[in-house]
Amino acid sequence: MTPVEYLEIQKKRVNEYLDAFLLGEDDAPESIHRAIRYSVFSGGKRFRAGLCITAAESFGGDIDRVLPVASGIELIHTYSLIHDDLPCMDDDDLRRGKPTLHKVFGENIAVLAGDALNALAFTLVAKPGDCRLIRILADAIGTEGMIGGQVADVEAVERDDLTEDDVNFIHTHKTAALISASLEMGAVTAGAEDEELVVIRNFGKHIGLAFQIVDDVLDIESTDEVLGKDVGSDMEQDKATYPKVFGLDRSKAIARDLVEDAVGELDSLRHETGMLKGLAQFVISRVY
Ligand code: GRG
Repeated sequence: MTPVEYLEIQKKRVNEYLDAFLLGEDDAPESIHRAIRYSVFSGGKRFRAGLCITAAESFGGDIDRVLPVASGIELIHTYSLIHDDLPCMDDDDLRRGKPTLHKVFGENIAVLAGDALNALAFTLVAKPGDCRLIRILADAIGTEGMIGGQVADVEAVERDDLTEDDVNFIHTHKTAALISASLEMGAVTAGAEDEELVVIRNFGKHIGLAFQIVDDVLDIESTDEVLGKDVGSDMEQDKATYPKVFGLDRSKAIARDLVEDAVGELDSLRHETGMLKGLAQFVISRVY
């Protein structure tokens, strides 16, 4: 099975789980539940959920135990996209091929939908009853993780003295932290040992950084139709990206090297890691 086919299967599982978990569009207050469903079911690769499930499967875990966790991670990711698109952030009009949430439901409901998704995610991540999962996720999305990266990102706009360390900080915090946590949480649900978690975490940090570098490259080389979002917005806003600091070719080479290192790290594990390696390759081969 190819990584893309595998992701499609996990996506279906996660969507079914979330459909059953989330309140319906007619549940009060209707506006927030409509907004939540609009964003959660607007598409998306479910890459982070796929990584979480794959990590669990690699360590012999149970799908029923990991599925709420993987689904919760996608709620966090959706919340971050909603807030990232807001006028006070990137002010984007298009996400996953549809108008952004604030364009359809207004800014107030979009802020609240993001906040609600953040809370709902923890309800799901708590389901296996292992408090390590809560801590890993909270650390990954707080000021030492995703939010910290987003703050540095916002503050780096229009800076012309950006260094390699600056852009590395932004990308590892804004994007790689959640990707790494997704893998680690999947492995935790499957009872992986501490040394194995270190390997998985590092693998996640490397592919997570590569994922954001490729995202930067696609923002230059792809189209609105293929990506389903406003291509070129990084350049328009003069944001801190790898191509801005390293140029396009070097950025692509760095992403390839990161994935190669990540794949090599998995060789120290005594488990089946074929699909994890496949998903790592997907990071650099993806066109969307
Ligand atoms: C609390 C105001 C406030 C903000 C929250 C917005 C935010 C903090 C953090 C932003 C983090 C962010 C949006 C990072 C970008 C990560 C990224 C590459 C997103 C695209 O991910 P894909 O390609 O998207 O997996 P799909 O649509 O496939 O799910």
